[in-house]
Amino acid sequence: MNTSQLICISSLFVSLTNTGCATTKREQLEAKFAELDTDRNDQLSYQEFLKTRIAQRSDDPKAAFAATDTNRDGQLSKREIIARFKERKQ
Ligand SMILES: [Ca+2]
Ligand SMILES: [Ca+2]
Repeated sequence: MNTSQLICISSLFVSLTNTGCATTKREQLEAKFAELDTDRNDQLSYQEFLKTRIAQRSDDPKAAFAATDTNRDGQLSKREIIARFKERKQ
């Protein structure tokens, strides 16, 4: 994955700020993920996922969550979110 792909993820998955792809840094993505990950287990649960822009924009957040949770463990890792984003872009 290149840097620009990673940079754009945070603008998709965080609704708190609207900094855009050009200015959002990987550190900001990490910070936002940490902010959403309220129980600090380095994964997003469904409740945590509901706070993301992906969920808020989705007609069916449950289906979006299931589609993103590729290893079906009921939690979203950063890697799964990144993979989902890349898939949507293509
Ligand atoms: Ca969590
Ligand atoms: Ca998972």
